Amino acid sequence: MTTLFISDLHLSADRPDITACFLRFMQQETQGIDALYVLGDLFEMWIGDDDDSPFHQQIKHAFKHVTDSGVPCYFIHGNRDFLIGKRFSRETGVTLLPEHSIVDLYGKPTLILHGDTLCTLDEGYQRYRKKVHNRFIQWLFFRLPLRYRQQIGDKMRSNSSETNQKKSQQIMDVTASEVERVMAESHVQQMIHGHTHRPDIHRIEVAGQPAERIVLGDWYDHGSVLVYRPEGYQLETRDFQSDCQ
Ligand code: OKV
Ligand code: MN
Repeated sequence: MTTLFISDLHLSADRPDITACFLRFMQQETQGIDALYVLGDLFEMWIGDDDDSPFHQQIKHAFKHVTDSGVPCYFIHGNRDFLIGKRFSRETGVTLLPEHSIVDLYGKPTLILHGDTLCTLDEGYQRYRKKVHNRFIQWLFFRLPLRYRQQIGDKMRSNSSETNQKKSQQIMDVTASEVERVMAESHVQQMIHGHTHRPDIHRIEVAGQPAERIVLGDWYDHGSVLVYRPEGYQLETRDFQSDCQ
């Protein structure tokens, strides 16, 4: 009995090392597991399900193979791939979950989310998020041809890396009071998220009760997986293999 969690792979055609590690993970580690959860930022960018490059086809195939074999796969949007939609879900067999979801992990109710909504001190990001999540703004964006959406995405990403270099580490991390608030509101004592790229297990207190916040790692220089079993869980890494580049 095993459930796997991953996030923040930031897959792109420019990083064949990450892609190879991910494809190997999908082939070798998902057989017979209870479920795979992807908690956002699977892709470095996503400008619409109609972007059907060979790279995207390869990734979608990997999910289709796993879901066809009977392993349920679930996805929560990240701040990069929040436009993943119904067509992706249909093509892969992956179930899209709401941004804050509660799952039962072998009897333990657990709040799962990407984590960007917890970074409430980053007011600039939260303002930007409201705009790009707006239904009407998304409708307008989707009316643009793919190549314009691509250009906008590239431009926004180069602007954002400049902005982020100026932000403090504290602003970029989750807000402790927000973590406590959403956990208390959901009546859970366990939370799993990614986004911050600071893999860790935090023992905290929520409404006077001991609680845990598990933070998943990114895949920038190695793979990162939360292996969750009824008897316990651990954060693990996976090496990029040089022969797979
Ligand atoms: C993803 C981030 C780029 C952060 C644009 C409306 C608008 C959606 C979009 C375009 C960009 C996602 C979809 C991308 C995440 C960035 C830069 C910073 C901090 C519009 C709806 F406004 F143009 F109408 N986008 N892409 N960033 O390239 O994948 O998360 S993206
Ligand atoms: Mn993120």
